[in-house]
Amino acid sequence: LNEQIRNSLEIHDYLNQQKQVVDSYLDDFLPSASEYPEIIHEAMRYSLLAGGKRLRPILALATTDALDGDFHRAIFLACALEMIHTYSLIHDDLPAMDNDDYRRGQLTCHKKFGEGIAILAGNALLTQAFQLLAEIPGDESLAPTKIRTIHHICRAIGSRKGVIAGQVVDLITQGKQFTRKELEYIHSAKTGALIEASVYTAAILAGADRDTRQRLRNFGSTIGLAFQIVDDVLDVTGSPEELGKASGKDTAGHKATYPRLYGLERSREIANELVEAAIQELSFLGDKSEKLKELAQFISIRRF
Ligand code: GRG
Repeated sequence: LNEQIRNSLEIHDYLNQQKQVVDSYLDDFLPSASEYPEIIHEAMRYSLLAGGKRLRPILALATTDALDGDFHRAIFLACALEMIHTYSLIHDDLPAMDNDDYRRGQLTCHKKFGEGIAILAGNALLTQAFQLLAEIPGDESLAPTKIRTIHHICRAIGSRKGVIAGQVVDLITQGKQFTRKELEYIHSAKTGALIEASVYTAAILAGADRDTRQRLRNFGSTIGLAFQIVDDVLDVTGSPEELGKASGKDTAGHKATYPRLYGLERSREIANELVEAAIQELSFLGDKSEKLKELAQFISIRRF
């Protein structure tokens, strides 16, 4: 048990320290709140700098580290991923979607700024993300790598097995019966795809070979699915204080979740099994996989 506590402290320390790095670059990359038209920049900064675990950018940076990639390039990718993620949260919280009042421990973007500005702040974060990707520093020879990176992110968030696809199936299955296959599809697409892309695109940018990219991709998709299963579990067992958002929403909204189909205990087991399997994928990296392993473990033990 002592070792478990020590591991958990180490993981949380690492996350906090990396979060500070990511946050300082996000602050730099965003237009300042005093830039005209102020309201949109205030709204973008409000949602992006509110907190959040920064898991996606931290995964991208840990992957870069494991492959001896260039931090100064990877940080552009890392911040773009967090902007895309925050955009998805702002739109997910809108009345037309999940209709939530709280996110990251504060009022949701539309509650604070109104629906029109919240929609635009989401759109602006998405747009800014692609601008950052285009601005990844490097000479002409990096251009094909940048295009591959951008291409993969587009695929990961689009309407064919990407985040939008997952959100659509999530929306249309609400209140309906669903199969195990549909449930896995929703979770892998809605949440898994961007987490997978965080690892995979970092590997592309670091110039990893095909085999390495494929293994990391499997790792990413597996922890991505586990992450959403744990999210489902926490929606049942967590408190609004811990989560920074309302809990019990999935049950109330008759959503397709793992606990609904498998029960809480089995859902936890499935998530743990996935994390274990994902860690196995990393053995080819040897000692270099340490931080990625810790991040995978964090997914099983997290309470927020
Ligand atoms: C194309 C990216 C994109 C979005 C458009 C609105 C929408 C379609 C999709 C919503 C997807 C969504 C909100 C999935 C849930 C993902 C999830 C588990 C969010 C919580 O992530 P955490 O726990 O949050 O990492 P923090 O606040 O820590 O960053």
